[in-house]
Amino acid sequence: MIYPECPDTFWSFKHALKFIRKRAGSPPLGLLTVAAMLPAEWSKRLVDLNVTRLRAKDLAWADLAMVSAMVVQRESARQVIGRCKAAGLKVVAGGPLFTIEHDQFEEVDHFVLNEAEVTLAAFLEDLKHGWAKRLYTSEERADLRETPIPQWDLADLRRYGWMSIQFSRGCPFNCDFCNVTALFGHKFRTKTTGQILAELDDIYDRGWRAGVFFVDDNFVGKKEVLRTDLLPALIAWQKNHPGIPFQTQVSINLADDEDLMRMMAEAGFHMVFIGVETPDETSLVECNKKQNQGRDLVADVKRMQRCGLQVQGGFIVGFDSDEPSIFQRQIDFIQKSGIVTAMVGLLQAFPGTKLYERLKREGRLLGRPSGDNVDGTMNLVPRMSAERLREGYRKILERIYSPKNYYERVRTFLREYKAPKAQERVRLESVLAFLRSVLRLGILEKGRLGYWRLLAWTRFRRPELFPLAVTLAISGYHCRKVCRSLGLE
Ligand code: B12
Repeated sequence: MIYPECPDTFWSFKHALKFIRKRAGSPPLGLLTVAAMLPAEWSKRLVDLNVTRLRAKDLAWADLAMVSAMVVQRESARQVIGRCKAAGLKVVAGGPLFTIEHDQFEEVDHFVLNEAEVTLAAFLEDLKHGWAKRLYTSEERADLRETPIPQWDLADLRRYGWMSIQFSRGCPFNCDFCNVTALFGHKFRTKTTGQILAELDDIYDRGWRAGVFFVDDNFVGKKEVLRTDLLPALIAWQKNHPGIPFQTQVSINLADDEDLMRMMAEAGFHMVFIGVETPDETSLVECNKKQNQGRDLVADVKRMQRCGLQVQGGFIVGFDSDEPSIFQRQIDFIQKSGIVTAMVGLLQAFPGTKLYERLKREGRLLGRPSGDNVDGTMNLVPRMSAERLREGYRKILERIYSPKNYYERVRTFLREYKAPKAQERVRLESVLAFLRSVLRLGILEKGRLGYWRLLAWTRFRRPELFPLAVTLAISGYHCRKVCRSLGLE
């Protein structure tokens, strides 16, 4: 089971993970889930190229290679497939990259696309009889109550920064650029609370004592299930399992529900990622982001922070309605909201989305997306001139990640933030990460004064948030490094 290499992007966290001597964010949950669905008598090995190499002896050992990838891993996936074929292996491919562009991979023997819970059994049955087809696909949505516990024993957990688990798939909203709903639909499906507790227990019993990311498309897609079932169970679980903070992805309407926010914080959630996209109302209408329209988005973010939920935000520029003033407006919004981790991307159109179809009709598509909307590339002809857009985009990144603005934003956030209930224990590893940050950010880097100011401010004003301030300082360093490597700073 092979997971190709992810490039060095904002979301790779590569430069930040080095501080805690980890190689990658999390193990590939898709492959580990598929592994648990394979016949018990099969011998399996996971080769995640983000933490290890693919050795000739791995290829010699195997009969079959199963590859999973996102679009952003396209090039590495191609190389992996080439090597497997050269070693005489049959290659089976699945996951988001192949689900949307399998026609680009001629060497693959079998595609098992969409959700493996639906498509894998037929492939395995045919394989057993020696008549497996090239393509297995289905529009049917999986019932997650049938999803097995991922086979974590295949991964060397010590090499990762956090663990991933998934409670639900599907999102009720209909944003026109969204690849998630194109892949997993709007129907909100969940595992049972029993399944989630079993997964958490399994991770905990393997000695895991750090963060867990609920990788749901929209964790609050059905609030009642959370309120009456999952969150009370997680609150109880946290009491006996300290040191496991949770994070997840939600829509902004969570800010309307103070009780639910408090319950989430109580259950150990300390961070949520939200697609904020843009402060421009016309652009929100253009992309059909209904849930963000007609709101005071800064006030929403602050309400969440005050409940103990740090907000990470996704932002987009390049909508047709964007005026040249959008760049400064995005900068002002991000600084004011205290969204420290702000992932600003240029609009990209993924096959299968409404945006892609519209641009195709208008003759404005320029090939396939790179899959990483924060690498400065676009696969569409924007309304604003491409040069102006790229220049404006560069300006946003330059400003929000300049040490001065970044450290100031961290302070804006810490002023508001209620210290979370569940926190990772301070270990030797954290102390060493702090010392490394002193060297890199406090002595060697240009913006070192901002680093010391932040630490001093936090020490006196919010001492309980000191470890978080250090973590955020390290994240900022990662973002600056990525900007620099893309030539965007
Ligand atoms: C967690 C997550 C991440 C994590 C970690 C990912 C990791 N380690 O692999 C982080 C935060 C690092 C991340 C980063 C990014 N991500 Co991401 N991420 C997700 C998320 C939310 C969940 C993935 C997951 O674990 N799902 C749970 C598992 C069980 O599902 P699954 O992997 O899809 O697997 C199922 C099927 O696909 C299939 N399957 C999968 N693999 C295989 C293999 C075989 C052989 C078979 C038979 C079946 C099969 O069976 C599984 C069970 O049904 C998804 C959204 C989503 N709902 O999937 C986006 C998603 C995968 N990410 C996406 C993107 C774009 C990115 C970024 C490029 C964003 C950015 N702009 O920087 C970065 C890239 C990072 C990098 N370093 O380059 C896109 C990918 C789109 C695409 N078509 O490729 C998604 C779909 C979200 C979106 N906006 O559309 N991501």
